Amino acid sequence: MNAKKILIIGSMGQIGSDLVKELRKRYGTQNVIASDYRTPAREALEQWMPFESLDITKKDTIVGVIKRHGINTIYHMAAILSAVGEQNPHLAWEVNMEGLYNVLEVAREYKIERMFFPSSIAAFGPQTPKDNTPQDTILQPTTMYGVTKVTGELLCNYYVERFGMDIRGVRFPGIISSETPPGGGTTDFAVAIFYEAIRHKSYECFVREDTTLPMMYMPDAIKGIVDLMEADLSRLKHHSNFNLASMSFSAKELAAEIKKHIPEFVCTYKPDFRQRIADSWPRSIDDTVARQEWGWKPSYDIASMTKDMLEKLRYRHIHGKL
Ligand code: AKB
Repeated sequence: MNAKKILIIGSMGQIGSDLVKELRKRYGTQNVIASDYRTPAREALEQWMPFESLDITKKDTIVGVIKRHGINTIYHMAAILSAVGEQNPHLAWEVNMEGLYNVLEVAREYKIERMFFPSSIAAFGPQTPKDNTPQDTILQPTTMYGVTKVTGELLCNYYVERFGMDIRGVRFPGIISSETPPGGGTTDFAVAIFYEAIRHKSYECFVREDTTLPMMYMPDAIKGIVDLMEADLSRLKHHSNFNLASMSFSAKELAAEIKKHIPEFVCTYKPDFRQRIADSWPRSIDDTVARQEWGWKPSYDIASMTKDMLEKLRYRHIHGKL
């Protein structure tokens, strides 16, 4: 592979913003072009540079960036998540499917050497085995987001088989992080609960207390992306759809873990439309295949993740940045 010239699409999102930092550390700031459909605020622009405004629903804008920077590696992180996708299924299809198709076509035409595309536990549905969900199993999601993720996995695998491209991806669980809050997902409660615990010592959770979902702390998510993208291609039998697991817990168990650090913390539960989405997803995931094919191994559990999240958010709160 040539020296890396990387484009990150969706850089200002929850995962994208942490990924930009990590890849710039590894490959050099000038070799990692951040991009998003949003433009950073003027005072923050400097820290994002090199930055490009990019709308994935307009193929020409992707072509322009690829040509201008001689891009050979793409991380395509832009997506409409599950909750917003249910409120606006048309938008989810347009961004997640037409956007992905444009990115794949440009990647094919401009001979991109390697590409990352995140799938999600949303690819599974109510018929999927709920516990220790296997790698190869029933994929019949009941959300538009899930439909676009299954289709995205299939489309990426098609480009691998049909055009010999190198496209890699994982099915992410809910991601918990302290830098950029998620937007529009069902697992967002597992991030919001930390912010509200620090700010107000209380949180009204939008899923039932017994709602158990697979989750992952951001440092593990970033490690997963980096490790998969660095893995030897000849070892990979799967490509765009690796199951990835780290921890699973119920909303009540998370609240109890936070209470160990903030004894006054109170969590109440008022399920809304996102409950149905959460109920359609697995409780826990079997990631044996990722462990075997490229050595996946997460570091954080609920206790170490909670401690680290609260330390980071407390620090920002004290410095008036939360
Ligand atoms: C969502 O909740 O929509 C996402 C996901 C699990 O992919 N966080």
